[in-house]
Amino acid sequence: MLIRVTPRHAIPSSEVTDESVYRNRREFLRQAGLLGAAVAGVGLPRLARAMDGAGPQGQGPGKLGAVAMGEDLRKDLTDWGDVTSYNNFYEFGTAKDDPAPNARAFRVKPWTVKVDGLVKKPADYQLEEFMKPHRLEDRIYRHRCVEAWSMVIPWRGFPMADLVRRVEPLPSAKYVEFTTLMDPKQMPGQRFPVLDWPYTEGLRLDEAMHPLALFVTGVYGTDLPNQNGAPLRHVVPWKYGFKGCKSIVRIRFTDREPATAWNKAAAHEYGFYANVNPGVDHPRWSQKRERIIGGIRSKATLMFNGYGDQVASLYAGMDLAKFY
Ligand SMILES: Nc1nc2c(c(=O)[nH]1)N[C@H]1C(S)=C(S)[C@@H](COP(=O)(O)O)O[C@H]1N2
Ligand SMILES: [Mo]
Repeated sequence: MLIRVTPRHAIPSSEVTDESVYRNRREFLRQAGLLGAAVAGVGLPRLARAMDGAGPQGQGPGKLGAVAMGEDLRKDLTDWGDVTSYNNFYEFGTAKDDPAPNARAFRVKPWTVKVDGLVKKPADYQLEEFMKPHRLEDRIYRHRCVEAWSMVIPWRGFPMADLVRRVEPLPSAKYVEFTTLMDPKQMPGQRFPVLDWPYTEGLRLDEAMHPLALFVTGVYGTDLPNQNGAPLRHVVPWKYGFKGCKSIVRIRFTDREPATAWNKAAAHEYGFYANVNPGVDHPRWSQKRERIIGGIRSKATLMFNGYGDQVASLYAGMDLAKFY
């Protein structure tokens, strides 16, 4: 997406070709003590790198049985190796192959999730209590990054609406804000002003209540690898990937549109809505087509990432070029 080298100076980094980005990344790795590991990875063949990204403790995929939604996408599933080694998780580095090795030692137990703001039942949950009432299901979703690449991923999670009902938002609540853990000791990327840490994202309450919106704890029938946002993230499949906040520690209900990390970094590039829309280009990446990760051909991007039948009514009457 982009790196802020010095505050207020943003430069592109999608495929990390720009010389200053390259130098910035080396500096990042050097200071984080990670350069040796990263350099060792450069130039390794694809297969070796996929294995390197196999996840913590050599984790591999579980068994994917019946899926509750998205069975038609099963034939298009992105390989486990790509799902777990080609990641955006800037807390662990800005290159796609940084998060898998750099998040290996990340501790996700114990984990606390705060629910606060305009709700009847605010709480500090241990993750186990947070999860307890909810039934997990596997759903295969399209995953579209604003950098114009895409995957098809079998998430494991539960509808966000179930949690929203459980904590009982007040009538004044109109939005939900999500916050990623802030822990520069464990998350070396947070030692650099790439984004205004901690990462935050937000949804309108009706978006959060939509049956497609999920809290996710697993992928491919197993627990989330750290680089994919363990132990808890959210996924909103009709929006660009950056709307899905990883490693969530706080869920806050509010009456005002939450500030989001990417919007703060570059407001003209990353709006609050971030609905997948082939008709509205990002200043640096056309949104008309998408590169399929692990695939040979690209494909045309669909409005709302192909979920228009289900979500278009949320935006009836809105100018989606203005509310991008
Ligand atoms: N905390 C946090 N969440 C994040 C990001 C990040 O850098 N930090 N990157 C976002 C982007 S741009 C994308 S495309 C998805 C990538 O999720 P994946 O690595 O599981 O494919 O995570 C999103 N959530
Ligand atoms: Mo993304």
